[in-house]
Amino acid sequence: MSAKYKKVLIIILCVFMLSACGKAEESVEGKLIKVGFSQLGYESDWRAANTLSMTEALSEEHGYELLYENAKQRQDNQLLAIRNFVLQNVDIIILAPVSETGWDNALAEARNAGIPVIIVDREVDVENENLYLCAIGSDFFSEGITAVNWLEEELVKTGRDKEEIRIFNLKGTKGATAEIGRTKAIEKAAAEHNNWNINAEYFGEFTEAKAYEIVRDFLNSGGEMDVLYSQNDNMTFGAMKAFDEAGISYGEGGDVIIISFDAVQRALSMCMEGKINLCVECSPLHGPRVEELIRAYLDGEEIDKKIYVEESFFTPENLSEEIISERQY
Ligand code: GZL
Repeated sequence: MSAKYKKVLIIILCVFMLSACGKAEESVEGKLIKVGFSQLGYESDWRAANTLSMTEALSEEHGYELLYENAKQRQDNQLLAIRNFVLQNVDIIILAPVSETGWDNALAEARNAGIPVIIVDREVDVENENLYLCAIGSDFFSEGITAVNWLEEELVKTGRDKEEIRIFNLKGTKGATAEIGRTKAIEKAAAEHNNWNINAEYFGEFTEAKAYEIVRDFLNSGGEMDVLYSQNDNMTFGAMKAFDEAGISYGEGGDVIIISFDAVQRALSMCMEGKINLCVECSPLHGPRVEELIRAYLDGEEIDKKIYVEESFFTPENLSEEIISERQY
């Protein structure tokens, strides 16, 4: 084969390889990577920390042009955001989905445009998992199991393991992976303990205001509970306000055991004071993790479909001012 013919062949091969790469590679050569991030809302301290983590990681100094849209907890706003990102020809879309279903068409549009989608925090339930590159977040069912295992031990420790235990399941946004997983865990545990009774289940939307109204109305109607299983700290803060107004004590030695998810600093301080019995950690700090996934994708590395982050839990016994002050959210 002549040298000239070899040279032509090499050039053709290079052109073929470049065109076979995803959109993002084309954008790597000296340009900012254009990222569209659809954040679901502003509903909680956790969400504010998640937004900060994501926008700090996907900043211009890190090599990104970030298009950020906040959906105010409405899926239709997120669907519009995805379509807008496709029209703007972004290199990658990051989606923090408000709930699990209803994404197939919008994700198919992104895929047809050659734009990879990374799902962050909650998950999507779609016909074809190839509609997104990967999902990174928490194992919410596992968080719930941590909580019910602690409750089982706590009731034995306090000699209440044979008593009837009335559980109020204060749920987050309906159909959100966090709500589904945490609810599944408490419902499984209640089925396994014949003296555990979930006597109330309400959707508090992960907000303080909604939770306050729900718990206030429940108490005013004569409702009682032994355990508040609150699926995020902001709903716990709302419930505490209702308990205070009703003269109901809570926390260590109180009328109501409080289990709360997220472990934001405000909740950890209350836990250290004994007002919350258990804080189950749910990390919002996905920015650096997502940035790492984008780099891995650009480098053509193999990426797992589902990535769950390691998380822990806190009680008054294992907390200190120092631990709380060192927390990033
Ligand atoms: C959990 C996240 C939940 C938090 C809430 O990863 O989706 O949404 O638990 C937040 O605080 O509103």
